[in-house]
Amino acid sequence: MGQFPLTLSRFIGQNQAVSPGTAGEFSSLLSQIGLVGKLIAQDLRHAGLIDILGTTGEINVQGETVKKLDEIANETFLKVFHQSELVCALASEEMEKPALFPENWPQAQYMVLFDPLDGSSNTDCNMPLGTIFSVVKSERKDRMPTADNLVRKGTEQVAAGYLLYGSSTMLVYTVGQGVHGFTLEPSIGEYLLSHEQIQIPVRGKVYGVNEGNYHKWPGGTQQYIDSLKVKDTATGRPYSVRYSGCLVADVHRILIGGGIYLYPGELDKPEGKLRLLYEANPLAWVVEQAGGKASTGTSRILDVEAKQLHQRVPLIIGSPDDVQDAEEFIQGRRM
Ligand code: AFP
Repeated sequence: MGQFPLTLSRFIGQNQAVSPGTAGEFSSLLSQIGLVGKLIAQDLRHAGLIDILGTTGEINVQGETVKKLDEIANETFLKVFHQSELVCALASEEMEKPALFPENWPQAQYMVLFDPLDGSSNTDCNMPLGTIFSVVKSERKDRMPTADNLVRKGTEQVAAGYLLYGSSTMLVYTVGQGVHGFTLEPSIGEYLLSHEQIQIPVRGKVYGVNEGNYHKWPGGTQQYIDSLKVKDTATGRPYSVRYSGCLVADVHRILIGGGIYLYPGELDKPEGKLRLLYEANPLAWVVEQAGGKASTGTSRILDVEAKQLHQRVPLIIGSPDDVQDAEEFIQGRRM
């Protein structure tokens, strides 16, 4: 008899022996993130109808205020985790300052940083969206963390991952023992293990970058992208471009099939566009755990010193050989 795929909670439970004492906590934490994903996915299914269902454009058929979907996604996170006894602080792309829950302290030791709706302009055209999360643990057991205590280096993450709202909804995460992907089976409302121990190919044939910014890039970045277009059958070039405008979807494609995603630094904006704490760090850890690399172009993302909650960082992420090539061009070691 064939076996039914493992559910998220059973999978975490079975791996309890690997991380004794933490599996119960991670199981609750990840199942809450899974719940957030189900609620956001449910809202996104109505995304194209919000204007139609909202009688004035501001009030929907249930008499509720129609808000932008990224605000709705942010509120969903806040509501689910405020009730949680595991989380004492939340920080998000949508909030200037973190939300602190001293009422959950001291039993709640975890803090979650997240981008509630990544690629939100894709809501207008029925394209993929994502949610990115990073979990850190409070440093001290005797004092409720302050806002500054959320600003931590990527190597301090204890769990990280993303939800992808595509043709199906997926939850992909790591707790430092590889990367696993679960697909939501909507008929039973369960995440089922669909991608165990994901391994990124050492090299790919796809690159994802907003090439409209080409003339804003330093020479090394331009030369690297040019090199991907040169015909060279030995290396599989030219590469194909795949860019959706949703970081989660673009990185997920590369995690599964190999290649490279770049949001590089620009001449007038060397820090790039993406945020370190709730975009680059969690995706960097996921990709590293799958055997890939994540770099600023000059250093490992997870080693970047975290100074501010909404700090930006250039991101070059994907198959190890592709990221290494990009680093060599950016650092001027290759032309
Ligand atoms: P939002 O999360 O604000 O929608 O931004 C999307 C994003 O951060 C990331 O998902 C994309 O990869 C990137 O921006 C796209 O940016 P460009 O439009 O500049 O290419």
